[in-house]
Amino acid sequence: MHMIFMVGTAGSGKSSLTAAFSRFLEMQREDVMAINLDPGAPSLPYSANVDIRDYIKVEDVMEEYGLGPNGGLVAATDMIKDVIDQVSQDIEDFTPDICIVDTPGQMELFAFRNIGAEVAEKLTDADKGLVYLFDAGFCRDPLNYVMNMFLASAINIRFQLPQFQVFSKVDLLKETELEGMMSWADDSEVLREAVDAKLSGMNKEMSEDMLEIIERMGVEFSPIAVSSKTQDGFHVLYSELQRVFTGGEKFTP
Ligand SMILES: Nc1nc2c(ncn2[C@@H]2O[C@H](COP(=O)(O)OP(=O)(O)OP(=O)(O)O)[C@@H](O)[C@H]2O)c(=O)[nH]1
Ligand SMILES: [Mg+2]
Repeated sequence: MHMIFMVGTAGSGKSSLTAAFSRFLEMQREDVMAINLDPGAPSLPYSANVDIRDYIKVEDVMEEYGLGPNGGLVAATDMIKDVIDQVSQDIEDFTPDICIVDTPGQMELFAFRNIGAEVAEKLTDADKGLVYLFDAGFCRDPLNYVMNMFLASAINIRFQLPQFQVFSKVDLLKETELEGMMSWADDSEVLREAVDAKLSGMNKEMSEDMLEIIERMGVEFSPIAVSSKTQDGFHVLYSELQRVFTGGEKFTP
């Protein structure tokens, strides 16, 4: 069994990609399952085969512990660790070949607290990987782009899993904008020039410093441009997953 976590900043398109990419995998005749690990999701664009909200709901946690929405979300996310064994059992009952896992909206609650690494370790003994979503609309600005590279690198170090970077929502970009972002990914000199040309003051200094740290972290960036609206890039993402996990074979033989 393989398990792919969708991770990215709030609103970056994790749930939409979980929905669209798992449908796409179904069309490729893969035995795929969509899992929701976001206890705060009010609604989902897919029907989750396994849903953390069957065990933990933010509204219940808020009421029980007298917390506000943010405190409730922090507590609810941390509580995932108490039900990891049950959720693992639910997943194993389905015996899928590949699971697409939607993660909590606020990435920092999941990825930068212990819960993310704990889930990645203990949620079944599947081979795991992670898709990091760069919200393409938001990352047109070199400052946001660099910040996302920084977050993607931090996650790579934290999770120690094969990681695939995607630009999400690329249907929102003009062709020239996408080409620009792709050239930043291909050549760090081009990105440095964009930082130099488009940013000023503290933002520029901070971006330059972050780029140095990112380089030292040594994470590979070969982003795949995808759209959950048009399925652009899905074949490329699928091939990359196959290349890394199955030596180019289908997940479901
Ligand atoms: N045009 C376009 N919009 C998208 C795409 N993917 C997601 N969106 C929109 O972006 C918004 C956020 O998408 P979600 O899939 O809910 O993102 P998320 O990361 O799960 O968000 P949270 O869980 O709330 O943090 C929604 O309005 C989606 O319709 C895409 O590929 N193209
Ligand atoms: Mg979501």
